[in-house]
Amino acid sequence: MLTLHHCVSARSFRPLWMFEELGLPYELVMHPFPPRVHDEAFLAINPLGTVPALFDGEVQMTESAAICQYLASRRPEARLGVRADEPGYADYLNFLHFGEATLTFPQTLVLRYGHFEPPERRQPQVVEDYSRWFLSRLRTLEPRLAREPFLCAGRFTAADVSVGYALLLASHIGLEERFKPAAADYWRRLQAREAFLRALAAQHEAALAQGVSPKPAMEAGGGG
Ligand SMILES: N[C@@H](CCC(=O)N[C@@H](CS)C(=O)NCC(=O)O)C(=O)O
Repeated sequence: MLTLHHCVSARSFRPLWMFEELGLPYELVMHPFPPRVHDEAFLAINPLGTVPALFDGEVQMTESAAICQYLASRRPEARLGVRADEPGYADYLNFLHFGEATLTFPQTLVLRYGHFEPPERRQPQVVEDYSRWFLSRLRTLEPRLAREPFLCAGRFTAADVSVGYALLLASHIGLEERFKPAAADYWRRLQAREAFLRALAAQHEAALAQGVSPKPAMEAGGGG
């Protein structure tokens, strides 16, 4: 059984979305954000204190983009991965990692210094600088997304889940209004996917059932 430790709309949304795209059975364990602050026992589950934490038998993983790649390989027939002998392979790896390293990292600074730090430690300049960092890197996708419905290989892949999560996070922190047209259309296409909607519903229901707030931490406020 696949077990995913998850906080509402955190990076662990990537594996959750992949489960739904692939139709894999899974167990979702919800935590309030940030888990290391609310539950010291979480450090025994993941010494990093972060989500996602994925368990699959003996397998333990903590990097959301790597987990997407791993899950895609569990059901190769679904073609959410790109094989090394397919033409889109290099793009696939590139965008899988671009979603986390280039598009999510700057947003964590926006979140920290715009939402999570106490008011006296907030840094509006950091928030604006790293918002622009994120938006300027997102803009590099415009020509590709104006040409193609998805990032690579002529189909929806785990790379779209990786980048799509960065767009979900951006929508939670007020950056969506600053998307350029092709990125805005792409984001609309991703949100219309049934698996994306099922993943949103699954985290909502699991949060309520497990006594965790169903609101994303960046909208509800909070520390960490
Ligand atoms: N590179 C990791 C980052 C994991 C990460 O930082 N997760 C955040 C949630 S989006 C977290 O758990 N933060 C809580 C904390 O830092 O205490 C990934 O892609 O999964």
